[in-house]
Amino acid sequence: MNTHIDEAKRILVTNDRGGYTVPTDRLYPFQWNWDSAFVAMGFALYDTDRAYRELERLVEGQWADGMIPHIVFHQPSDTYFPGPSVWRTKHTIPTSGITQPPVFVIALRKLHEAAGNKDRTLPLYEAALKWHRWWYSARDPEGTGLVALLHPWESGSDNSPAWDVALARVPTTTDTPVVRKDTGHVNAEMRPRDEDYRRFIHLVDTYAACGWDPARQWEKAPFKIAEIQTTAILLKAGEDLEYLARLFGRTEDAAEIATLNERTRQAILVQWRPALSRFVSRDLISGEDVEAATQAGFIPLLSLDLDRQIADALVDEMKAWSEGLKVAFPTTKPGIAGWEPKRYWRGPAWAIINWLLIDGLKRNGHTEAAEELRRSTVSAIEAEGFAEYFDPITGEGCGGLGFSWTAAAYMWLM
Ligand code: 9YW
Repeated sequence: MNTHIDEAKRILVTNDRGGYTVPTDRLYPFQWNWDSAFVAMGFALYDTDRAYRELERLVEGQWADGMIPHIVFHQPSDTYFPGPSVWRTKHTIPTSGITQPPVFVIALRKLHEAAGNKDRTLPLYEAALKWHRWWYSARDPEGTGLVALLHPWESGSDNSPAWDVALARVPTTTDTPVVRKDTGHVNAEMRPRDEDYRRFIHLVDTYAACGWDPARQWEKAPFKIAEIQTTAILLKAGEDLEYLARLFGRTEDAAEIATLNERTRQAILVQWRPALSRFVSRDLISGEDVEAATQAGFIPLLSLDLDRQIADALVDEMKAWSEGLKVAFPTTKPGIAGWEPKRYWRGPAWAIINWLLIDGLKRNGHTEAAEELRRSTVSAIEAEGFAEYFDPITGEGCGGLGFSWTAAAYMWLM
């Protein structure tokens, strides 16, 4: 019997708030979008009913235009900033006004394969399709195939060095008092800086002033990145959505999704940079590549069947970054300016990022590298517990503890 699996299940019970799971107590007291998708995949392994509930509760937050917000504030809590009064959105259940990577349908397909409950899958499929269309209309209005983020929080990698250049252009002025709560729960040295938060809130104020209308936001956005990690996840979501569409005999949907998938596949390939051995995002305001060395450049492994030459170059580069680390895979290349092994998305290893990379490595035939990364993730968790993330040098578990998606990742990777 694996006691860690029992512990992982206990964490999901502790973090249950009535059919949805908070990422961790106090630090994140609401339902987060991609966290719930990972958690649903964990539940799908042993309790498909609860997995469906997780996704169904997330969809309660879906907007009329199709967006599924990054946070659904089902119940009030004063342990998190920014709460509903800062977001000022109009949805009946309060939500944030931005989104997060679309892992949702990836989870739904796995859940459907485990449970085969068409009655429950179908409404969630419809919700996923609406959200998929929203991504392409709201975040790729010019039809390039790459989707853009208007806020670093949408990437799920809040303070990644990938945003440094673009975020420096965003003013630090805000109409909203920035009253951080996170640093009351977790060591400030592990968290984004105050200046980052002022810019994050400046963006929230800007979009709230647009009435959260996608076209007005697109026009006014001072931060607009056609982002490679999110786009690669969207393509995997598109593949899984197309699979479900065919399964349910939705041939028109399937054809529409297949066209979007192909456009995105080609657009991602254009972002390959052989000199860097990575894919890159594009800053749509400056028109320049985002060259910062972060994990995002490897995520296309997840959704493309890459030429051997490209896949091998990615894997060699990943090995070079991981050389001598206690825990792989670092979210920023070790040693470069901006690398901070304990500070959130500026270096640490995250179990869910590893999960995506492991799936991508397997897809591209690099089973040994996948197995090495799997072992690294599992042993980090077994040594330190279900921490939010891990210092890749020391292996120390950092950030919030008893973390839901780390628990789900552990079960999935065992
Ligand atoms: C925030 C909950 C979320 C994750 C994000 C991560 C962090 C902080 O925590 O966001 O205030 O939204 O960056 O990916 O979904 O675990």
